[in-house]
Amino acid sequence: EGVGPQEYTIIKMKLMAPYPAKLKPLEGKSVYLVAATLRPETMFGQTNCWIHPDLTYVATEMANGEIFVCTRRAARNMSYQGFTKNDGKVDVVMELKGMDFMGAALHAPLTSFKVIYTLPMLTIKEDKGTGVVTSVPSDAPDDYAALRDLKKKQPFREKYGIKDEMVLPFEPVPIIDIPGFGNLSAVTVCDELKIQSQNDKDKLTEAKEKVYLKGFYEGVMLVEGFKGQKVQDVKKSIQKIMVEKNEAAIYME
Ligand code: A2H
Repeated sequence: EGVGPQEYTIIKMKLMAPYPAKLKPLEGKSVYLVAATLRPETMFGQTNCWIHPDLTYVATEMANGEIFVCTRRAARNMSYQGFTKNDGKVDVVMELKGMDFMGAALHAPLTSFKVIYTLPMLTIKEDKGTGVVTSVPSDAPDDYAALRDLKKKQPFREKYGIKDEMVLPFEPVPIIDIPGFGNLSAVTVCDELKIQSQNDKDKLTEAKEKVYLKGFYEGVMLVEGFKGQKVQDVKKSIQKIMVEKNEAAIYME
């Protein structure tokens, strides 16, 4: 993408017991799916976590004993950014496919939902971020389109072993108002452009161009504690709140 390195916020989504079968040996340890986001201020609106069913992930041990689940590529990058005991050394505990933890229950920071689930997104790129994406369908057109695909298509849920209760109760949450797009900007723009599915690549690119810059410069927070403040003024402080609670970390690539 751009020239220099990009700063992401790593959002730590805690795996809840009982762990999926393949991860049972790790029960008792703190295991986090780690999602890379550019929008820490939207974490109030998380409804689920996206993973790619066929992608290879690794569970690796961090310096503090926590286990992070992400792509091997991201784990290697983290090992050069002070996350691991030894610089440049990745301690792989096990290798996993996305399907091994599809439908897993998670606890994520700031969202109003007590539990959210890992769900399949087929457009996740292996070579960006951590391969784990947090889903904010109110403000991210990709997330809204993918969540709607799962809601509309029972066979799609069934194919990946997703139960109705992991998807159907989760609706986009109004967290940011963008003048001209209202308080669910991703929903508005997906409707306006008549986006049919997560595979509507060109239209989704157009949707993102329409809302992102405007959201950054003109978006106003709606959530308790930040009501009326501009997105660009709270982004850093919301990131800091999560980092200080050990619910997030800064990651560059
Ligand atoms: B963002 P950039 Cl609310 N594959 O987080 C596909 N998409 C990925 C990814 C991967 N491997 N890793 C991260 N992403 C998504 C929140 C969000 C994001 C909102 C609005 C816009 C937005 C909630 N999803 O991204 O190409 C993640 O989604 C705008 C592009 O590095 C991450 O931030 O610029 C963003 O893409 C990083 O994309």
